[in-house]
Amino acid sequence: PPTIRLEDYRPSDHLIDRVDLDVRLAPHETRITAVLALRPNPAGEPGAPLVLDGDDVTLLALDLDGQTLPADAYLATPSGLTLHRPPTRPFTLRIETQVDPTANTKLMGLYRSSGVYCTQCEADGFRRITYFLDRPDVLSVYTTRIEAERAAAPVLLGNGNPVEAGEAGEGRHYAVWHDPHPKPAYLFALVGGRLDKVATRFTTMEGRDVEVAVFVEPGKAPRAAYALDAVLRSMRWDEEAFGRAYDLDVFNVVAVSDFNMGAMENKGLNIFNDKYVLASPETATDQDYANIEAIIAHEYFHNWSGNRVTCRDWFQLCLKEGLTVFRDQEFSSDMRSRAVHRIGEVRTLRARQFPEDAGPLAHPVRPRAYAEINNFYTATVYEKGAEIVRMLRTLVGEAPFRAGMDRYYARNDGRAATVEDFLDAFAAESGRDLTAFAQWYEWPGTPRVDVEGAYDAAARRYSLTLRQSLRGAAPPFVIPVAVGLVGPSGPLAGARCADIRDGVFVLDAAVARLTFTEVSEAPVPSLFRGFSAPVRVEMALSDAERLTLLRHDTDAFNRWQAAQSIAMRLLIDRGTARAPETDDAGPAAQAYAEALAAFLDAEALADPAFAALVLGLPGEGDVANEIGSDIDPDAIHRARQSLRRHLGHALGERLSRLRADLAEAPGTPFSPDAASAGRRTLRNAALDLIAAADPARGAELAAAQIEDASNMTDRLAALGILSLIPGETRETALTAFGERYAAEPLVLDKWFAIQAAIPEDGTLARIARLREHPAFSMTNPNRVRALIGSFGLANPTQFNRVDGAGFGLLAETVEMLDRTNPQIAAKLLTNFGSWRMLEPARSSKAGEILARIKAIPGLSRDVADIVDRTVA
Ligand code: DPP
Ligand code: ZN
Repeated sequence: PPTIRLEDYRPSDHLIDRVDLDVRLAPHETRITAVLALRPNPAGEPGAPLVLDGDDVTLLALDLDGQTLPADAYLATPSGLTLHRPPTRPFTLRIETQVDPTANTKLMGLYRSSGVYCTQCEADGFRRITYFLDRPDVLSVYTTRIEAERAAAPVLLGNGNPVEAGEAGEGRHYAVWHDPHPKPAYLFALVGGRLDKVATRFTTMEGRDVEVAVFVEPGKAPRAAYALDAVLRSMRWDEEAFGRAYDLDVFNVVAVSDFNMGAMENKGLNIFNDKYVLASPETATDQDYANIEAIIAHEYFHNWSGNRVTCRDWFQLCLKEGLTVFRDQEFSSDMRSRAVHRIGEVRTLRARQFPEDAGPLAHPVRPRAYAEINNFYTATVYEKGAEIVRMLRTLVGEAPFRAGMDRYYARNDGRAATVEDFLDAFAAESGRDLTAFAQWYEWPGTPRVDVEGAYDAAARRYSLTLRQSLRGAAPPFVIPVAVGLVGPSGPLAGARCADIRDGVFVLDAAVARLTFTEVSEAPVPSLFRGFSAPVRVEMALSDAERLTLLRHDTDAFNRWQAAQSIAMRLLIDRGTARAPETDDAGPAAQAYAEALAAFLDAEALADPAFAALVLGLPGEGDVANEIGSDIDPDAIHRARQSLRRHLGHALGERLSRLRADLAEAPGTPFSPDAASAGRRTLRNAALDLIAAADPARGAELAAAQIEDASNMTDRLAALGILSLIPGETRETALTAFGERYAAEPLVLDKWFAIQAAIPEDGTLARIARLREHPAFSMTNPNRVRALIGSFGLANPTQFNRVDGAGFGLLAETVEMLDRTNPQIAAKLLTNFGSWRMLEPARSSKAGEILARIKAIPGLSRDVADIVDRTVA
């Protein structure tokens, strides 16, 4: 596929100031009339042809300033419309096109989801509706008239504010929406369908009265209450935290069941994957509630970071996505436990972004080239992009950061901006030169920081030497290192270091040495507190030193990290391809278990959510990423099982006591708040270890919990635990669960996912059966992600089977799906991203299968791009 490069960016030769759309919805023959007010762009090339983008559209009629154009004046194909000699003054183009929303299985452009008409235009779906300058630096004011059969689509929604509605004859009706804020085409949206509505009002800090509504499938309104409340909390938070108020009279959220992404921030009309809207205690887990809160907030926050200030081009995607992830993370941290949330963010970053950055799909946070932009909605752009914003705040300080954000919005409101515009605002407010910091946007790969410490007791001096390194020839990064010293019985209060300000040392050279004075006893350094930079830290601390951090560090993140590091070392020692297979715990594992026991006794009930994190072992994928080469997923699996068993035995009755202490009094109404959720998490973590040590007892307890649970969190956690224990009890419970929730697709997704992740040889056959389940559908992205995506993501032993059958299942699905929904097919294919890390037998199987995919004729650009980069 052709490559698009950042260095080739040129402003558009034409601008479109106003767009008047008339959309007549019909299942197969939807007609769109677009009236575009065009003019030459003073910054473009004078007299250039007008080249409008198109994708699978049929041109019905075209005129310019009311005149039909002669056939030799233009060229129209399904993929574009060119006017060879457009006027060099402002002019109006009237374009009539026709599209088939029912046949649109790509779910880009205008399509139908369970009968509801909806749109998805980011990144380039608007060109599947009409011919347009479909690029984010062309901003227009839109007025949209939507017409449909009233019975089929009583609800008609557009961007902006509703201005008019009425009858259109023959059972049809219409609504007109006007959006006063200029926007790029990727933020366009419309919806038409039978939907129920829940609504409330919000008064902004500027005194604007806003109607806030959530639209869902008929009958699902009670499940929209949590999402609606999350919108209100997001609105208030953005006012308080960033001074940003909402800017229209209505804010609508619509949940649809077929959606490629999580959700979309269309101006005034956010369209959501229903998975991130619908929740009830009976159908949603605590994690679902947290995700809904975060994604509702994320899309709402885009109203400023993305919509009011948009991106000049798609290379700047992180400008809106990294920043908005940072903002939603801050929101969730304020709504919940900041420390617990931070640990969750880092776990995701390490599980998703670190491997991406270490593999063939690595790319800078601001890529310099792409073949298919849909493939760059990645963990790197989103999660690492958010870490860059967080580092920026750490570097410039809280108040200059906030002032910098205000400046960024003020300078760029209504504009399409760049990463440089963003950094300039903070440089101006803080007086800091951010040139070297900007490197974070430009280089792929995770920097590594090696640290050595030395204590001079006589001089009461402690020194730390930090060395940074990155693959390739990158110059030194600017790395904020939040650091402190911990002594055997607590923080070393007297210790001083002149290079540390507000707890942060800025590492901006390849090597630096920090000297602490007045250090009264041999300390343990607490490095990168709160994970102050997205780096790999290497320091040879003993387990005893790490346990000092677990006991005494003031930084919760590093307390957790200390326990993780000990567990990781134990898992790596046993999980490398050539490690002897043993169930013998050894003294290190015993010491680790004893420390966890003491920790639980002292703190479990005070902060159960944090305790559950400390108790949790690194995942099999985390261990593989840490080992980095010659991976044998079976060895890692065995090692982790054996350590779980050991912990279960060593913690023994303490786990049962915890379960009893944390149990809700019968009849307590369900609450999704963080504290209640934390108690459930720890209680289920205890059950998991009980089951690891004693599967028969675990199965019995899990089966009972599935029966008795008053909410989906407990029921699903028990089913997950039971799914790892082969036998009749498991099969009976799985069958019963499938029957109980037969009419609940989002719950069945969880059931598909649990079964796809079972680490047993029989799982492939199980998946083959589930593909035939009446609720499974290859055209619904949530179903595909639940069954096939979970297999690739959460079942390392079976996906990486040495016979290649796991790779084969993924490949087969990718090939099939590529014909209907290339975007989802390409995403599935990214599961092969770490194939070169595998031991030779497995990696050669993966290589063969990738070569087979690459050779398939007629691959989509999406899949071709991923496979090319994966094997390159
Ligand atoms: N809808 C996606 C998101 O909000 C892309 N903008 O991240
Ligand atoms: Zn986003």
